[in-house]
Amino acid sequence: MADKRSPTPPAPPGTNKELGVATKTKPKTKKPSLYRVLLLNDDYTPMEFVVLVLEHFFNKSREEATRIMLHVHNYGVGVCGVYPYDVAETKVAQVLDLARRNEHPLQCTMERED
Ligand code: TYC
Repeated sequence: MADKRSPTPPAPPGTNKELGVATKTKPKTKKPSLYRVLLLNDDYTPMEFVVLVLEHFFNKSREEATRIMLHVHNYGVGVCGVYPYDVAETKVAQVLDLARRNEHPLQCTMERED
């Protein structure tokens, strides 16, 4: 059966649907910066506590956690993982909170990747 509805009426005089339409030339999204979460060495935090932190908050295996902990112990600083800003910030806060609650001086910080 043919459609009996009226066709679309013409636009009123003085209007032009093509005018005023901005053309986007920039891509809509930018790559988010990534941040390295770093552990710092100290003389008092037990090695086992650092390994547990790396397993629990950074999803490392016991072997990888032990390797990172020993790297920090020997060189002073080491990377736990690389994350978007909000995730990195949350992990730093979680590590510092757990360390404080257990009265360990463990320090954790973050820095932007270039
Ligand atoms: N240096 C500590 C010790 O000998 C172990 C340790 C490793 C502490 C890594 C902090 O981020 C750290 N008990």
